[in-house]
Amino acid sequence: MPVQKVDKIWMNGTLVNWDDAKIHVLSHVVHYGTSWFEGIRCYETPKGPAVFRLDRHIRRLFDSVKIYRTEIPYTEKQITEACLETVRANRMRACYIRPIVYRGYGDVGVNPLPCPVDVAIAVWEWGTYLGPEALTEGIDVCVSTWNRPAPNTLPTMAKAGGNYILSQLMKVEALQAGFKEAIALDVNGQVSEGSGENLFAVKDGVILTPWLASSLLPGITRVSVLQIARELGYEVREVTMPRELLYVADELFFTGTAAEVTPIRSVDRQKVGDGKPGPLTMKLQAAFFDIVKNGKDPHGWLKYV
Ligand code: PPE
Repeated sequence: MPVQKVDKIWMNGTLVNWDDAKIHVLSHVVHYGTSWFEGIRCYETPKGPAVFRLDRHIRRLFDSVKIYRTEIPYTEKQITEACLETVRANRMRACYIRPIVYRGYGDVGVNPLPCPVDVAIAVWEWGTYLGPEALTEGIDVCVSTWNRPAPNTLPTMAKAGGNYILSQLMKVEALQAGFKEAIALDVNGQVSEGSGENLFAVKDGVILTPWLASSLLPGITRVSVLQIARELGYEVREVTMPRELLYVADELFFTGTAAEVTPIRSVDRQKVGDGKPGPLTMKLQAAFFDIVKNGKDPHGWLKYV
């Protein structure tokens, strides 16, 4: 789906016209993937547009950058306010918000330190991430032949631009083989995550998800769904997840800002359960949408624009 232009993009403190939000081709980020970003959703609720867990996303952005010993030349409060300002400036109701911190133009070579740390925030309308029927019908996925990064290689707790070159290998392989998405294993062969989603399994009524040390991004939807599930009274465990659990699970689903709560109906052409979205998956999806779309927000997760 080609991106739909809106009016303004926030760049280093000012709102510029969409068509003027440009960088130089010798910017460090273009050559070495030197960026850190967030993906945040703003939902239209009965009380107006509201951003889901904005504080958590901005904290993760600062954490991502910190892992790379870099400093954002703004405070968390300033970036938070800039996100809201960009939504307002474009008069968006529901949208996706993409703050990105990147090493810009000024020097050449791997050493990033002499290059400026630039910040931009864009917003656009983004519908369902994995296809129009994904949320209701579920999707077909495969296990990727690509592994997630080994420990002490690319830090997966950082949402860094460069990490997504691996996500692209996974995604293209899956699409070309006729699947919507791929699940990657970590370097030990344990289940990690999708190209842009965290993974959950349901087995015998227990909700399982790979733990943080399986080379995954600590998803904000993941941690929210874990909390919602616990509050609904389910047993929830973060585990080292063997690959074969994927083939015997009663239910599987992905979580992510873009993917929301997406049921998985088959893995490697084998049905998950009876091949339809699972009841617990749909219960958690409904509970999630009740918060973000109906504005029923007991945790204070919504920030009104
Ligand atoms: N793992 C990865 C690798 C990932 O990129 C995401 C988000 C998640 C897990 C889920 O994290 P969270 O959004 O905090 O629940 N992927 C973002 C980017 C998607 C894209 O194509 O760009 C997203 O969902 O916004």
